[in-house]
Amino acid sequence: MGRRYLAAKDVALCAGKKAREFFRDFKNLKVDQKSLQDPVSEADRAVETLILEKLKKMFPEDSFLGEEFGGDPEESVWIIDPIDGTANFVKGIPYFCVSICFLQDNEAKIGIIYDPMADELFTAVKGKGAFVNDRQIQASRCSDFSLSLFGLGSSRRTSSEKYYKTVSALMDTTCEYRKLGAGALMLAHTAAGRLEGYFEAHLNSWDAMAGLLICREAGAFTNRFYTRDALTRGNITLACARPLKDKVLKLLKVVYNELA
Ligand code: LIP
Repeated sequence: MGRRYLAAKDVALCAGKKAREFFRDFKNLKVDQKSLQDPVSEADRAVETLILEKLKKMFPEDSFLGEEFGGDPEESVWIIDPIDGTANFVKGIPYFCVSICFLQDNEAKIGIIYDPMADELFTAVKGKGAFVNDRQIQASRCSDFSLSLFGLGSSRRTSSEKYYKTVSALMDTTCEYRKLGAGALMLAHTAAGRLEGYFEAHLNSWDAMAGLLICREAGAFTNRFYTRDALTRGNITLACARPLKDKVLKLLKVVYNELA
């Protein structure tokens, strides 16, 4: 696992550098709409190509699943989001990241999230803790909603009405929230204790799985995201400070009773 971990860190840094180069000229990016409010740019494709080329060369025995080029996930699979926060990226908003997860024996073993604008590399190996730029991080231990800041995400893949109910229910607890448009990066900030949690009714595996592993290794509670089905279809996503877990689950299950 050590060799894959070190390689994934280096690849994420290279990918982030390439993303940053494209970002500097975002106004001239070729951008397509995959679906409503779901853009993809030449930068996403170029960065995923770079990641795939490097990892396939080093680990030809592994399989791959990427947001832009898909894949055929097998027992050992790299799950790749080249630019999480594409909607920010194509507008020139500097809040996005590269997300790489390595899954083996149906468990996330390596999670890497790199924010190239802040030059912050969030990393975790299962059972070995979570780090940012090689400094260990801990999730928030806050138990007071009035002192809490929660990350939220939403998309046209899920019910807007349920999202509004979620915002209202969170605000009623006296918690404040942020919706910043990059679920993987908000999960990384949850792991670093900067947010008391992150919730989104649906994230794809490439958005969520690296960040959820980093959150778990930082001591946060995370929901049961992973199933083989979730690998290709995504799932509901929650990470939060453990002292808030029961209250957050109770609040969210009123709107999303499938959350576990
Ligand atoms: C995005 C996520 C965001 C979600 C968007 C999209 P992308 O990932 O980071 O949280 O709300 O629908 O999935 O498409 O920028 O990689």
